[in-house]
Amino acid sequence: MAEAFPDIPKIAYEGPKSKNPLSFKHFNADEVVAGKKMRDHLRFGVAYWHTMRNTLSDPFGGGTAVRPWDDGTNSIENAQNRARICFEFMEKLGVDYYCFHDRDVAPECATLAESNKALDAVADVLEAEQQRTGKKLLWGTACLFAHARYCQGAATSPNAGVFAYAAAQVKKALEVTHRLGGEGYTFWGGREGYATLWNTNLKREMDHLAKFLHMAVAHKKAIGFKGPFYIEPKPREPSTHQYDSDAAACLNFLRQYDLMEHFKLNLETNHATLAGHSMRHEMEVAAAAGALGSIDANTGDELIGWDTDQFPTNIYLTTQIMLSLLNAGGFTTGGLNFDAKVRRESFEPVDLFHAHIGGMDAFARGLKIATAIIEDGRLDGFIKQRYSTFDSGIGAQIEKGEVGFAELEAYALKNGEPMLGSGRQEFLENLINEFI
Ligand code: XUL
Ligand code: CO
Repeated sequence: MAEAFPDIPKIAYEGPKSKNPLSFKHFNADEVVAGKKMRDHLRFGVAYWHTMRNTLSDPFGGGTAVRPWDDGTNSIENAQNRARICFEFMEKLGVDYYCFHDRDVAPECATLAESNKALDAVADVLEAEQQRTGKKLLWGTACLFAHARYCQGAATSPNAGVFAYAAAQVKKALEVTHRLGGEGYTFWGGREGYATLWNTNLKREMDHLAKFLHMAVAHKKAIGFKGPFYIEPKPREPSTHQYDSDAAACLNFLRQYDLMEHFKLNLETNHATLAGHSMRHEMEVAAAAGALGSIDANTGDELIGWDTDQFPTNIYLTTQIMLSLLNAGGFTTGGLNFDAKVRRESFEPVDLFHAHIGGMDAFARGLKIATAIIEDGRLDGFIKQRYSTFDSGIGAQIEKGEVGFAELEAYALKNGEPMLGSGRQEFLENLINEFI
């Protein structure tokens, strides 16, 4: 097989002074930061759907991507060839993981049985390539949103036949993920919501979604898949409202339907901003519930109101993400999956390298900066001090549940007006900028 990127060498760490665009300035895979190799903190993943399959079309025009290795057909041979090229890409880039949907790696055929066969045929190649290169599957998923049958939802479709088809697809995708040693499995319900409430029984749809996820848990146990399930929040697009709209809504749903122990969250930056939150907010909400699982690393555009899935290059953003992640104890099975696509104007194969290198370097810097902030201790010290009235006396009694309203009334009557300290937001913002 001819190489897909013959002119591109293996990307090496050359340090911050390098002027070579095809080198890392900050990501040095085996360098130890905060007690762990950078590659083990960051656990980067390539998103197959964007990097291998996105043609860079938009609602106003067709694809622009030049991908000389792809013959543009839906043949199994083309899909297998693409899979090999994905591994060539990962090897040159030095990314350890990848993620896929069933229908990115293999074609959807005329029948479910044929689609399953095609998926097996591509999984043969993925498995061989994983063995050859040591690259691993971060998570797999099923595409329950592209095909016309899912236009009214998959697990939340009003049609039971569609529910069954979706279940069959997840069953197979889960089995293939398990076969490939996937470390997790993701559910993103792009069509699990509604376009209008005039035709929607919201309660029934949410009950169905919960049933579907319980069936997935049962099947996971049946086949012995040990990795976590992730739910990926997103408020809308393509649906008008998605039931998994943000971290808090997902957690509420999981608790209501007794699914908490089986699921963590896969948080995506651009989805957070579409929900009207910062990524850090979503991460803190998930971490507080012990449900921070994995990250789809990308970013949106402040001036465009949809999911632009851009590569993350903003150091302030990556610092915040890494700070929340380190404070939550880091990844176990999760990673930083680049759910991001190059711009429509960046159509050459080399742009895929620039994009990933930029994202990896931005997160490497975020990791180093967040580590420095933690080691410095002033930020953490300030927050500890801010809550210190709860460390002893009446505050400690509140936290321990030793007092009620009557005791607190007596305390307030006796002690009068409490003394407040400043929140010092500007001081802290300046402090953070010392490190960036
Ligand atoms: C869509 C999205 C998906 C999920 C996987 O916005 O993020 O690609 O990550 O289905
Ligand atoms: Co995503």
